[in-house]
Amino acid sequence: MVTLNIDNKQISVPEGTTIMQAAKQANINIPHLCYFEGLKSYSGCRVCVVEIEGEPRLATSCSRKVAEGMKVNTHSARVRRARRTILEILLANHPQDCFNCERNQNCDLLRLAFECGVKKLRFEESEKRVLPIDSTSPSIIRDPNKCIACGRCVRVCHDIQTVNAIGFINKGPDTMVATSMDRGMGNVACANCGQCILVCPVGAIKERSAVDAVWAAIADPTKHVVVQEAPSVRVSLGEELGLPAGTLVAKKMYAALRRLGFDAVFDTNFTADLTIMEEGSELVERVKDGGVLPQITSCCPGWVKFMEHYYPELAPNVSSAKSPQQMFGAVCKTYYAEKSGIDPKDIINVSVMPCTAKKFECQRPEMNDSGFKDVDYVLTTRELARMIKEAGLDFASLDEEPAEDLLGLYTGAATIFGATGGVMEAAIRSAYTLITGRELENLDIEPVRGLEGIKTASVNIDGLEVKVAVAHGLGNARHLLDEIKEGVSPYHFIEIMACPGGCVGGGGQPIRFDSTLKKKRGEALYEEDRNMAKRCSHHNPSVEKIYKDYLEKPLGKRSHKLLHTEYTS
Ligand code: HC1
Ligand code: SF4
Repeated sequence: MVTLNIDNKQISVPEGTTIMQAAKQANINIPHLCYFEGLKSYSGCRVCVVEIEGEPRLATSCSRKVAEGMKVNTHSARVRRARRTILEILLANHPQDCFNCERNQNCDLLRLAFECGVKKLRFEESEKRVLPIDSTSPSIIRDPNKCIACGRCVRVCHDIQTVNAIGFINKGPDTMVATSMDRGMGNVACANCGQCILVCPVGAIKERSAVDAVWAAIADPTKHVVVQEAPSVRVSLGEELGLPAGTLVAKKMYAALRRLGFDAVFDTNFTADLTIMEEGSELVERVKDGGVLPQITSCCPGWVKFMEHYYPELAPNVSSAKSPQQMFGAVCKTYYAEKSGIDPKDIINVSVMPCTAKKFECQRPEMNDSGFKDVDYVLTTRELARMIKEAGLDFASLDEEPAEDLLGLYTGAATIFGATGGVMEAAIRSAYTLITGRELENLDIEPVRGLEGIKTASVNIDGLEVKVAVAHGLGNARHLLDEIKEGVSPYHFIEIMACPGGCVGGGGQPIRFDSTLKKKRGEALYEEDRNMAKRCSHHNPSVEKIYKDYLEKPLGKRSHKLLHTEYTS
């Protein structure tokens, strides 16, 4: 242990701790911009400087390690002056259009400028750069004029996702973030995961908004506007609307969607159950018939895009089942259209997702199996919250309402899709029954739960040891994928989600720099599952009905046409 003094407080911390971490333990928050918990330190912005007694130069607290007897002042006059100057320089080069910025009320630069006492724009007369906005991606818009070169996006893309879609170019004051050859996010190997949005301290990266298009659809009297919401949105939407993290708001959300003007309110969880029937049956078929193993889940479009760029030879391993979002789109414009007597050309299908890659997924050319664009618009959790605020709804006080049964009923298995390991757990629950004809006694598959980067389990199904693995975050996924490539993967079934934490950590979720959020959101999903009467996808009565009335059976002819797809390898 090392003992040091920070702001006249004696503190002992393990060797190797940074001054910033040590200060945090003493409940002192050192202002910072480029530092982000979980990413490597980069010491680029120098906002976190502190004064160390006996040293002529200020030190960056995010990178400087503690030393025995060190005496640190985190807010001396010199430190405060340096911080203010750094912020003034950043502001001098930053657009002052805060009123219409995505991150209005949630901007680190603005908050720090206020907290650090910036009173006026000292370098206001300096010329601002005017760079073209990158709108080449179907999911993400990047405005380099707002970028403060903190490098958080570059580090999350490089170190956590191992995608390297963006990086630094130029030097000194001209340093900026760009895609390779400046081709734009839509023309490089970007997975559309949106993790760069979640770490951006300002409004330089944001989702491509569908809010105006959805308002226009709702206002069009010739359109029947249908909405579905992803599993994890029900435990994160409340955060944007004044409720604690991890509050389950599914039924308030249905009510809000009706108040906004949607004509029919369904739930992606219904098709999550349907996905399990298809994907589970596919796994059973592959195991029995000696098909390509391990089978890998296909519901995460960020992972699918990553596979197409970096592991195309593994396309045969990926389940042919579409994601729940896309299955919903396909059955909505066929089965629901038929049942309700509405011409599918008049149906507008909106989904609410924790994910930016879903915007990319819905516009893939193969996602038109209903004869129309299966899903028309994708809103992120953040965008739905904005619409609710714009409509003036007092979300917390809304009375709870149910979704509509036909495409809205779900089981606990569907809800846990939103957390890493959830798809695997849901699949095991039903695969066991599909193979044995019996129900699994203990439905809680604990080894695949939690935030460990890679989780593994082995389930004995009538003498067959089914080996499974789960990875979240694309960097973690690489380990399992490389094993398959090398021919040493011991697994039958692998779940991969692009975002750390799974969909609860999706790039479309509320932006709050709180490392406990994913855990709280995930726990809320498992709690909903625990409290549900039906916890297995094969017990969903609306799933039974759609097979009886329309699809016939999992992997049947109609299921194949509407619910399965192929990948670009
Ligand atoms: Fe997900 Fe999925 S779990 S991919 O994370 O399979 O986005 O929540 O909707 O489609 O169901 C996302 C979440 C979501 C799909 C489902
Ligand atoms: Fe990288 Fe994901 Fe951002 Fe694309 S969306 S640049 S893959 S972090």
